[in-house]
Amino acid sequence: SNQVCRVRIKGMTCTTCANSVETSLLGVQGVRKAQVALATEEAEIHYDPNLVSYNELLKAVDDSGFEAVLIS
Ligand code: 9UX
Repeated sequence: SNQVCRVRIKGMTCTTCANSVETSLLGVQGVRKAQVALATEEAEIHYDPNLVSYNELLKAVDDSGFEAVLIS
């Protein structure tokens, strides 16, 4: 199955930052697609919830050196 979520990401200052978060997310098992927008500080993540949890996505962002914030 497939799910889409949005995450706010704090601390990105350049395009390379955004690309680096994208690459981290795409390296997570179960992530199908990830687009990180520097201007809006938002990521749109397509993932299989059977393979990866929302919390693990947040952790992947944090592990890439930036701060993930849940968007309500
Ligand atoms: Mo360049 Mo973005 O060091 O941190 S990748 S500003």
